[in-house]
Amino acid sequence: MTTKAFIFDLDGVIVDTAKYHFLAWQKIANELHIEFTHEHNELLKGVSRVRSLDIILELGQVTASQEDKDRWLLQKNEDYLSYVVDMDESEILPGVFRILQFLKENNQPIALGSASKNARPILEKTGLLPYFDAVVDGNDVTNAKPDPEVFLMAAKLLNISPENSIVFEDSVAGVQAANIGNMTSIGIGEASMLHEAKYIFKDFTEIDTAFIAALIQ
Ligand code: B16
Ligand code: MG
Repeated sequence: MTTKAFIFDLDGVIVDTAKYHFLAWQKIANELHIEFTHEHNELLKGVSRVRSLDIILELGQVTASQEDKDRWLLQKNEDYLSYVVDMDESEILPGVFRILQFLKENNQPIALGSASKNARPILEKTGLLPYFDAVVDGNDVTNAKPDPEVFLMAAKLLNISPENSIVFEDSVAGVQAANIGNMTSIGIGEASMLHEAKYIFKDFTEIDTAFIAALIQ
């Protein structure tokens, strides 16, 4: 058995916070009379908060001052935090816990690689923080996915080479980041969206431990 680095994205992989991001952005979009659908929301997955706002403004062809943008960014995050404040372990996505436990039992190092600046409190609230040997989030990196910085930093903290690192991602930008970083990408979600991933599963209930065992053989 070898040692591999298992790097998990947060939003959309471990917990379904994408729905909370959507609600908070939708509120801003509504105020600005910008149409913002679930399809539009796909464009924001794995993307930083600042870039997400720019994408929404581009959708509505709205130009705004930095002051306005800062106000909306603050408003969006406060709104988002009001949704996540009550999160607990019941919001861990199906099948995730079983895989984390299997990795722990097999002494495989685990890291978080998320664009979110709210990642740590969410891991704490869901009781998952003790499973992670390293946490790299939006506070630690300067380059957003598809730049591989977040995953490369996570692998480095785990002392494992990129080639021996495996990334679970639900966003196109995140899958691309893993591929650019020479890591094994596992897409979690729709195959039509995530076709660049080496392996694709609809969710973690589709991943059996034999598949993970084969990765660490
Ligand atoms: P925050 P991930 C990403 O997290 C989300 O997918 C993305 O929708 C969000 O805009 C971004 O985090 C920033 O989040 O506003 O909390 O800093 O998927 O990389 O775990
Ligand atoms: Mg994600």
